[in-house]
Amino acid sequence: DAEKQAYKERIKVLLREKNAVLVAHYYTDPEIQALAEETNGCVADSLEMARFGRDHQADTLIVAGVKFMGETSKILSPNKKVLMPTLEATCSLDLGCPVDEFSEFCDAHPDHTVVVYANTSAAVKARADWVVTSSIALEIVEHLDSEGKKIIWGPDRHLGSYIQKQTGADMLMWQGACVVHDEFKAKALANLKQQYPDAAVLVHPESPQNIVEMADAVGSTSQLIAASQKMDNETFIVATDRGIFYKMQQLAPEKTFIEAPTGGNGATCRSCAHCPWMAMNGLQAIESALTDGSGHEIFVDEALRHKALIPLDRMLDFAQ
Ligand code: CIZ
Ligand code: SF4
Repeated sequence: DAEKQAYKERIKVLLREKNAVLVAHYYTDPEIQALAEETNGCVADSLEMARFGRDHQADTLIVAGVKFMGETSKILSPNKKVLMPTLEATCSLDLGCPVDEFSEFCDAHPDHTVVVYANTSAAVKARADWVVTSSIALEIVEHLDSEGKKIIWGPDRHLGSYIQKQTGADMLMWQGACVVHDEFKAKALANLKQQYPDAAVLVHPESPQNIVEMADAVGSTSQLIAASQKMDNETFIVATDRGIFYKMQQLAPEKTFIEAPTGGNGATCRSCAHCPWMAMNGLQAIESALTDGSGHEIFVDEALRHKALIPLDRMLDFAQ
């Protein structure tokens, strides 16, 4: 509508004035992803967002996502101003992995290599040997396992179990979960599959094991998007945040995408699988970050930044 259009126009002007670029996650609302594309920013997973921000010539990054993504961008781009639409947007995995308790867990197993998911605070990353995102976690754990390393994995227990099963690695798990993916229900998914027998099921491995077991393809956001393009099926049932439908539909407009059910009653829930924190990234919040940076800027303590950069760079070098 007119109000939204006005916000978009103001944001475009502000981005140019401040030499800023909008970096958005696949789980943000469709209008935010569309705006990032229209303004030559990027729409990506957390690994690609961090890389894009690091390599871009902008002075300011507007990171539309959740706090750990802003922190990761700042760690990789210390000389850029990193703004977020809201600093309130967090993640249940980050919240469920406080650094003091996690460090104690690590200290109790000093012979283990500490591998943490990107969905953690800068302080937790600083305690880790490796940072991984879901698009590269499997390869990195495989590599560590082949060197005979024992692993501490945190914080997502479902992703950890999935990787453990795939690789057979020796892994001690932190017991975190994503509030979005943890809600997918196997019985309702089985019913939906009966209704759409030709549909392929795409699952993000932050989902519970019984959902992963029903998948035709398991992978990170970017891997699921690639699968939805590559596979011949006309219909897909998708178990991840519904924000991803924007990109899937854009790249395969002739295909049909259906949300995996989060309710136990067999009905598909049209708005359940959406991260409440990702949803905080609205147009108004972006405009306010660009007009009044205060209260929107990400800072990471310099000593902490240096420590967190080591396991992050390890991942980025491995991903080359
Ligand atoms: O669930 C998330 O927050 C994901 C998938 C992050 C990422 O790595 O893009
Ligand atoms: Fe965290 Fe889950 Fe939201 Fe991703 S979707 S930011 S893992 S709560």
